[in-house]
Amino acid sequence: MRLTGGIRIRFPAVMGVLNVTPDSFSDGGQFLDPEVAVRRALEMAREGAAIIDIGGESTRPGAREVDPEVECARILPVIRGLKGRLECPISVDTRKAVVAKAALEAGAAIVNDVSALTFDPAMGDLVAQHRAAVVLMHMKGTPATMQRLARYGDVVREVCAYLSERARTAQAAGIAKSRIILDPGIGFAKKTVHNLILLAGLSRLCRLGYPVMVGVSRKNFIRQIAGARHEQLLLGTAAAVSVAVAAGAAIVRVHDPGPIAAAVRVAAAVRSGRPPSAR
Ligand code: HH2
Repeated sequence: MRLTGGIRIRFPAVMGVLNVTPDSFSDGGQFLDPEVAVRRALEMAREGAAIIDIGGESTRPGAREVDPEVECARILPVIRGLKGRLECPISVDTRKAVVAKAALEAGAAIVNDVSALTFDPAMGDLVAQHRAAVVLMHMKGTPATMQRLARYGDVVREVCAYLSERARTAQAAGIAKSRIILDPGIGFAKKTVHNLILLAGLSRLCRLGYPVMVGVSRKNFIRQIAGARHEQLLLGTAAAVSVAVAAGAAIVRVHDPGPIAAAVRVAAAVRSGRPPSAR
């Protein structure tokens, strides 16, 4: 994928998660100090992350909305602190156009919008004007209400239909098709069974013709199946990521880029039938 400024991302790519929040479900409070956050971003890039996703608002189930000023105050010092030091692109995890605008002006190249441009009516135009890339994620309701809405007939069909419609709307707002990424929203208005069916049926989403991103890292369904200890979460995440890459996922969003990048390389080599050096 080509981003503005001639930046290229080769798929499958690892996106490293950097939550600059007090309350994110797995790394909340760890990176509130901008210096610590900058160091972690640089470390993730060294470990193999091809994108760093910076967020200032938790979207865990039940999370409350954060004021845009607070979100900006959390993420902007980190994005500015990375200027000239981070070679890979920055993505900003936000639903709010004012936050996305400030992040893009500070150097971000991708907007990761878990509301798929439905939360803030100004978001589509903003992304189009900045020629940024955008992640459109499936969810029902908001993080505060979503788990009550986890009811589906054919969950893969519903997610594909929703994301196709959101991609059409994004293109109608002027966002180039080549800069749109789709994400099934693992854990967002989904029970464990829905997450598993979506991962098993991920190739259907990949066939829509857009790069697909998947966020499974340390999520509750991994915890339920693999266990809550660090190595159980890590290996459970690696297993789910490998299945996603084998099904055609282009980007995996994870908290542990180093070990997960190794799993991604193996899964990609198996998928293509060729060792990485020959690809
Ligand atoms: N998951 C989380 C946050 N943002 N964005 C996309 N596109 N896809 C995801 O699956 C996704 C996401 C939740 O994980 P995390 O960032 O670790 O937690 P929190 O939202 O509590 O900060």
